[in-house]
Amino acid sequence: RTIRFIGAPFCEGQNLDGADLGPTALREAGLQPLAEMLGWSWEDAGDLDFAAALEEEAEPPPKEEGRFALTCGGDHSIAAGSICALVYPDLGVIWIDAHADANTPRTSPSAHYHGMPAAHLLGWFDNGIDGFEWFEPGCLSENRLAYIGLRDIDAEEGRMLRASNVHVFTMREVDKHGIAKVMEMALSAIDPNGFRPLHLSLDIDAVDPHFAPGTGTAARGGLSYREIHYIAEEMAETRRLVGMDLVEINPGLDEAPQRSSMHGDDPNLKPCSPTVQLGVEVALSALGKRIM
Ligand code: DIR
Ligand code: MN
Ligand code: MN
Ligand code: MN
Repeated sequence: RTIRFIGAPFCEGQNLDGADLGPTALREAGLQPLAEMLGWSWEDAGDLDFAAALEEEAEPPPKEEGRFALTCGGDHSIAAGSICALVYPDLGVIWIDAHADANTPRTSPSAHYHGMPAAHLLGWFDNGIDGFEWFEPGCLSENRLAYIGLRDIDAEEGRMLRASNVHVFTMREVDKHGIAKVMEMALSAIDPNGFRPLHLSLDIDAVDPHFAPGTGTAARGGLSYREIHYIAEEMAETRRLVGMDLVEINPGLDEAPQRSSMHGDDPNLKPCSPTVQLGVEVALSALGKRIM
């Protein structure tokens, strides 16, 4: 199978610089050779040119099909494009995040678009917005979206989520049931018969800041190192994963490289900061890497 790596160095959906360095950092850390070791063939689509896109007539993101589309941000804004671009009409989405990203321009306290892409995909915006002429509001239906890891939800977006058919598993559900049960519940909620193509939208701030310090809106009390890996491993295990977003890694905010002994002997993994390394490791788990 082929991975199509799409660099999406967009950081204008929030107010910090540095998330745009994500795609390059992941390439330099050696994601390509590491994925190839797992048997994948690799196609690098390069980086999307957002500056040029702003100058021109809004163009739809190219439709992705038949390959595993790995879109690396950048901030989470890009999930509106990456998910809209997946051609599967019955796509199920697992959204891993500290935040729900379900604000609308009307409810958002920050006016940051990276806190809105889920609401946009669900068709919750009152109006279309300029530059999104290609966008298909509602291309994701509520019952095909499940969140895991939430712990920082704005009041109004919380009300909208409760009134919706979206499946929400906050950190409290992870505490209560354990990650294995939560994954089982989330997958059967969005895909009761186990036949839908699946997409993993992974905001690295879902992971506890202890393991993922390099991100713009860190929130305490997050997923552990193994819990995020378990999620990725289970997604791979379904054999129906067709795409993944890996977003909000901000190398500019990250700590100094510190190589753990677990992967310290793999020459393909180049020295990199801890949140970049975590991103590489979790992507590999989603691509089928196993401990044994
Ligand atoms: C907040 C923060 N709910 C907002 N969202 C973040 O700006 O709408 N998403 N940080 O990742
Ligand atoms: Mn920027
Ligand atoms: Mn997010
Ligand atoms: Mn987030």
